[in-house]
Amino acid sequence: MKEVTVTAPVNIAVIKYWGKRNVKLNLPTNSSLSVTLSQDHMCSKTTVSVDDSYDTDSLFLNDEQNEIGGRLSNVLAAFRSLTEDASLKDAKVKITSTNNFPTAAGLASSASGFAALVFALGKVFVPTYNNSQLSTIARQGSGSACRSLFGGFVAWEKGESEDGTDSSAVEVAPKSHWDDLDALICVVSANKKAVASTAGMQRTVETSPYLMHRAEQVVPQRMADITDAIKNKDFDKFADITMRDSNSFHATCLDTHPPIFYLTDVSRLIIGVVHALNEAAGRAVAAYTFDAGPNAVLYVQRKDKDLVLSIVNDLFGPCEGAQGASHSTLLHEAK
Ligand code: 2P0
Repeated sequence: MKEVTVTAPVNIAVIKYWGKRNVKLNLPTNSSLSVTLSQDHMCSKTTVSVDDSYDTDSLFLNDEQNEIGGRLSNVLAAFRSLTEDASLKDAKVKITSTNNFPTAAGLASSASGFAALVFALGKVFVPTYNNSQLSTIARQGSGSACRSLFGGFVAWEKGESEDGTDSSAVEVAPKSHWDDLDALICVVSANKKAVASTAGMQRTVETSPYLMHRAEQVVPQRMADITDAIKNKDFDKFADITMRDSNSFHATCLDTHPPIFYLTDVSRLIIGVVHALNEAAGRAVAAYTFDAGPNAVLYVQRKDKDLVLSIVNDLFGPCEGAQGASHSTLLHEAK
């Protein structure tokens, strides 16, 4: 029997991935860039085992047995075709994975989940593969997962090829480069999102005229500019681009037909508070970003963390939300 257990972190994009140019290979319409969070509070833990006694592949997600769907089958097929160990070509695997945070609530659970899975399968099937090579397989499980193969600041280059071999993750800067940048996760709702990312982005690709403008005219310059901001540890510039890109992504959701609404009134209140705070300070104190859900991630410099934490807690302390969801509870701070 072979058994490997790994953990993988969540990443939160500051330049958002939204839209696929090739659905089967999970090739994106635009490049994206993210910050990998510390695994202390949010991570996926996955065990992969291979044993002669298994007669079928099996998957246990958060202690419940799940079907092995198309994407997971594709990932398994990729490893079986890549392995040089003949005994593994037909071997069956058992996968057990848990998240220590809400699954499918717009908190990047598929990113850490597929990253952990691919990292573990890689150790069993292709131990010589490096993380960039593994990222092209993780991408096929879930696009954003490819960025969780690295720590620090990570770009997913969209690539130009038809087969996706150049659509992989690269480290822009290690965590140590900008160590006093923190992320505060504000959980507006831990419910499952109303529109799953894959279905949502395909609806956007099919119906939003704004998406291609964003992909071709807006994102390339932002990728270059935010890379500069990270290299120079320029928080004002980092914050400005991060907030603009979150809003641009949610604008494409609104431009989708029928529209997709991920933000709620509470999300919009957080946006207003951050802009008011930054304006009063005459500099960027915090930067918000929202994924495919209402939850805010606030990037702050450590010197401002306590101030921002106290403002968020004062304004949005634990209370019941309009939809009965946990409302604006600050889940934790993570880096
Ligand atoms: C991102 N999101 O860059 C963007 C921002 C959500 C908003 O990547 O279809 O779960 O599995 O490739 O990676 C969420 O989409 O989508 C996502 P699939 P994924 O983080």
